[in-house]
Amino acid sequence: MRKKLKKALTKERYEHTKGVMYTAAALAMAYEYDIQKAMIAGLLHDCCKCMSPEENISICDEHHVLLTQVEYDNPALIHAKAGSVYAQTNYGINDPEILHAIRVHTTGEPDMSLLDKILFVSDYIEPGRDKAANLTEIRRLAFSDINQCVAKILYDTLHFLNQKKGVIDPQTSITYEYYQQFMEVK
Ligand code: DGI
Ligand code: FE
Ligand code: FE
Repeated sequence: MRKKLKKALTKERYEHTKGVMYTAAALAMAYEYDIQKAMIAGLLHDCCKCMSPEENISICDEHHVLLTQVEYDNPALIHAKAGSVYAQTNYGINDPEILHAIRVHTTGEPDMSLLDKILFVSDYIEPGRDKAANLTEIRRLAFSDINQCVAKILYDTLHFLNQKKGVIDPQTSITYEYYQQFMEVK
């Protein structure tokens, strides 16, 4: 899988992928989740990230995965759904928990499974990431309170998208509304 991914991704994306894979392993240790499964989810989560919007859309079309208008308008969002299909068809992954975690890794969804949260958080905090705000605190929270960590990531992502006038996928807001309950009371 690593060999194949190395060819399918840019150097930077492959480095990010390895960062997510090892971070997911560490979080699996902290929360007593299956380490191998967490690593596979991390390894494959961005497997369609370096394909064109057309390729991403056609992978979803071929497998009857419905896309929303926001996704068509912001095709960068589609690599999550496309990646979930592609991990199954081209990397032979059939584990529904892994495929689900890949599918929701960009926007999240309410009441995520432990693996969903491990992947969502790893994607944001892996060692190669350096641009997001509050990374020190978010990295600490990842290992002490993963629900609060997910809430803060969503809060910061929505804030970031608002600031740069990015289109917010309603799914991201819906996920945040659910995770708000875990925000620390000040
Ligand atoms: O694929 P990665 O870059 O590793 O990470 P990702 O799959 O989380 O995608 C990251 C981008 O997705 C980041 O710039 C924030 C963006 N994103 C998350 N939620 C939304 C969103 N972009 C838009 N336009 N709308 C959203 O709701
Ligand atoms: Fe991604
Ligand atoms: Fe990623």
